[in-house]
Amino acid sequence: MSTLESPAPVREWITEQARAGREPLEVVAAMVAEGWQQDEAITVVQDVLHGLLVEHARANGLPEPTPVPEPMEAGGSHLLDGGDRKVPVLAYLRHPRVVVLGGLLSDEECDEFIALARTRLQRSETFLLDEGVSQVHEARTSEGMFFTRGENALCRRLEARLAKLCAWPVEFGEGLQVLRYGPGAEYKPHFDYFDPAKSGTAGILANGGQRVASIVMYLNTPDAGGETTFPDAGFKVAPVKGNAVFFSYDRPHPMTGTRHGGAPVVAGEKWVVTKWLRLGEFH
Ligand SMILES: O=C(O)CCC(=O)C(=O)O
Repeated sequence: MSTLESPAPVREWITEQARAGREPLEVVAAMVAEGWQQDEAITVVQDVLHGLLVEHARANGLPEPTPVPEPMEAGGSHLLDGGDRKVPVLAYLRHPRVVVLGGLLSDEECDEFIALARTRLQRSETFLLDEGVSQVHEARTSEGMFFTRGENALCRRLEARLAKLCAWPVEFGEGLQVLRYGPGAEYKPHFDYFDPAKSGTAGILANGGQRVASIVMYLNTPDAGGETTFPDAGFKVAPVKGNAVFFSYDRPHPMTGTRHGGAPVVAGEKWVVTKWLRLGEFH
């Protein structure tokens, strides 16, 4: 066999292919044609490409990429395994990394979340990283509440389903948050990661590290408005009861394209339950 036999030349060869603009899957196919097992070829290509991205980030003063939850395998099934429930993929984008999911929650689960949260709602706050405090802010006009992780059977069931779907440990997730938006309420576009340049960020990261993914799950279908918007991608997700939008961000930087918001509710109300996943164990 050729140059692909020993690791160092293989890695150099993959690097050359990447620099020449060859698609990763083409590189894998070429390796398979040389006798590599598909899974081993993918592992090596992934590893080399990750190394190149880290080098590039360092050279350009950008944060380095981290692993992220990945509900969909490249070329895999469009019916994802949520353990107790199969979850269909309705749409996905590569950049930003967004996956729209159908029927992640049953109608009964949605109604139960609303019933459990309703009496505990308070005006939502926004964490001001410069000041290190959480405050009511005009950019966020919803009401909300947090469950602690594993607080009740419903939370435990959904947390286990999300952990299975995303192949990300339950312990790396924050408690579920329920939000209610009345008519006209919105959440203006923002990023969910904590900006490393802000003074309050280090304290937040001490518990669980950075956020790396968000899952916004719709508990009802508003009469009009209330889409989850990704303005930099010109992409909007319709809030439909039981459906969800997953998005991941491999570094705390706008280059992830994950600026998103909740558009104003035009008629009716909008309820969501949101899960944020961290890079490490969250207490
Ligand atoms: O309500 C939505 O559609 C988006 C919610 C959101 O942006 C968030 O909770 O970070």
